[in-house]
Amino acid sequence: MKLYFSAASPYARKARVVAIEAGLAAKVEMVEINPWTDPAGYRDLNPVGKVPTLVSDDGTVLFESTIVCQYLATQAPASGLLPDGAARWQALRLDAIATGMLDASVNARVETLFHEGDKLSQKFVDRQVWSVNTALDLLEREASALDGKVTLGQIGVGCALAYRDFRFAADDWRKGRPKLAAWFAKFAERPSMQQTRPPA
Ligand SMILES: N[C@@H](CCC(=O)N[C@@H](CS)C(=O)NCC(=O)O)C(=O)O
Repeated sequence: MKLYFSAASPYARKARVVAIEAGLAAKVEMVEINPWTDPAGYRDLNPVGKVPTLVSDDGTVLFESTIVCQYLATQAPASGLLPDGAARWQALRLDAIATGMLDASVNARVETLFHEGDKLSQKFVDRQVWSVNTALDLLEREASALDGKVTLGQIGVGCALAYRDFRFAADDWRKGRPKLAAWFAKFAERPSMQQTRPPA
């Protein structure tokens, strides 16, 4: 398998962490790219030019981090990363909260970086910040769901929180959210998280 990623992408980080946690690291060739430079031919694989993209051993090309992560997890069922039954929906629910938070974080950053002149939509940015905060508050309320065996849900949440630290450190998401902060402090120590830290 081949996984196209960029070192700073939190979406690609999810897939990289899953590959490591699933015990598949040796089977996944990591290909680092910068999607913003539009490498030649990359859009033949992924029409929207984003990372991550996974090319499976049978040549199937998958994108959207949630789908890539689920594919990797199903290659290593014994890992328990995508459990069966009710636990699966709990894992996917956590991942959905994390993905919503990540999307809102990235939207706010992209609007701030790419706006032209005075055209920054503060209203749009404020709406993203609101989404991030409500997602963080929900995770704090449901922090007990993060305990137990690692699933795609915890990985999604861990990568989304790490992205807040990476790009929005001044916002201090930990304030008023002690349970989430305590959970993340431990999760961030996992070798899979340490090995995929974004560049300084
Ligand atoms: N919904 C996508 C989002 C992926 C995404 O936005 N990746 C960013 C890097 S963090 C990217 O490749 N951006 C390049 C672009 O938008 O052209 C996923 O979950 O995979």
